[in-house]
Amino acid sequence: MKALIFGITGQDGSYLAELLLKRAYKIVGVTRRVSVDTTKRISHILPKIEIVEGDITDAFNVNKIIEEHEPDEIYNLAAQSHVGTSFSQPSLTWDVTASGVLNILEAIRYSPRKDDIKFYQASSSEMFGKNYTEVVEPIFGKTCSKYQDESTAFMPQSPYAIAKLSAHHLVRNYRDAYGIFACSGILFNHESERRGENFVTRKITKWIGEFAAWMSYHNVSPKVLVDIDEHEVYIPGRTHVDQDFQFPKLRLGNLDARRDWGHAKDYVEAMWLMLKQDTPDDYVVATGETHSVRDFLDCAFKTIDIDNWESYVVIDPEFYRATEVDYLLGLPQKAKTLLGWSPKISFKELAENMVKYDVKEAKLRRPRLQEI
Ligand code: NAP
Ligand code: F7E
Repeated sequence: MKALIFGITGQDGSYLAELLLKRAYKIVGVTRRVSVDTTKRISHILPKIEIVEGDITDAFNVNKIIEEHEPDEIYNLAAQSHVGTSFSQPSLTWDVTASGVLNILEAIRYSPRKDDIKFYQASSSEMFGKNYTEVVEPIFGKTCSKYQDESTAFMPQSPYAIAKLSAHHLVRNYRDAYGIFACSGILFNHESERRGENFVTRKITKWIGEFAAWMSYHNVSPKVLVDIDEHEVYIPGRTHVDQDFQFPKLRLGNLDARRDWGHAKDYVEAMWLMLKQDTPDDYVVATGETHSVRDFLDCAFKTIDIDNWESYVVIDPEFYRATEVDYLLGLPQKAKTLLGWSPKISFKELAENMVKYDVKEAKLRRPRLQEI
């Protein structure tokens, strides 16, 4: 089997490539020409995959890649995937996240191999936006009465979500109109040690990593630190203030938003399973649990034995969104029943693993003073 992956350098692309290699696939990954190397997440598997240069917004290029490489499966994970950025760069977001998908679908539609190609599109829980389904009695043994599943109506709240929803409808339409085997996975938030550093979970765990390494470098515990002002903490008794004795606090936006957070490693398996079915369909992929950003902070800071994370966090309106998605909780009942899929990594494990990884990495970069 040969798989073509758009977005192979991203978080999901790297995990998917690992999964497909284990299943003996040949992999062709599309990377953009950029001035710096973006293959860090796949450097360990680079010798085993073929890399081609391309950009999903270039229809001719997309068409040529699909024609030349004759894939059995195409996974489209490429996107401008940051919701906040989509408010400042809506046009770019549209070109990549919506039009780019049309370019792939058109290439498949006119390919002589149309009926031999299976296509996966990365749809998103952001498409639900403000909407959820509400029931009086909690269902599926969960305590939730508000959730999103395949029958919940979409109400997107950002240029990103609107672009994803257009792509989602294009996939459905090309499936119905031209018989293309095309599936959309409506994936809820999934994170990992490879998550982009400006998404909230990784931003938190990266900060904790640097903070833990800083404390360890100076051989101090949180108990001795004092607030100098709302922006920084300080090691008292040290006079060279400009010499690394103060540490900037973590600046975040809305802490009350709730998300259904899983681990990316579990989620790429659902993508693969969708293309293994006899008929194409769309599936919600989620854990069935919702947690606030505050819950994530609780869990992540506890990993380094800090209970009062509030002392280290500053609310910065810069990180508020023009329109916010307040509540996401996905019910993956269809994926469980038809794909036999369920998540294995819990919310607590996810947060702890991410913190442990970032602490370890930061300490390697900044060993203790006495060890230098
Ligand atoms: P990510 O880490 O941001 O990766 C995005 C990938 O898209 C990168 O490889 C990026 O390449 C590539 N890309 C961006 N613009 C491109 C262009 N014009 N042409 C070709 N490639 C381009 O995203 P992710 O978290 O792995 O998510 C994968 C997909 O799932 C995305 O479509 C995202 O919107 C969607 N999704 C993600 C989540 C989640 O929670 N992670 C949930 C639902 C849906 P560079 O490395 O060169 O930037
Ligand atoms: O924000 C709040 C923010 O940027 C989560 C993408 O993968 O998942 C992701 O989109 C929440 C939001 O992810 C900060 O306002 C507070 O309510 O980590 P995020 P997202 O917007 O949910 C979906 C499913 C995708 O499809 C997307 O591609 O956290 N928040 N303070 C913050 N968010 C960020 N980024 N930075 C903050 O400082």
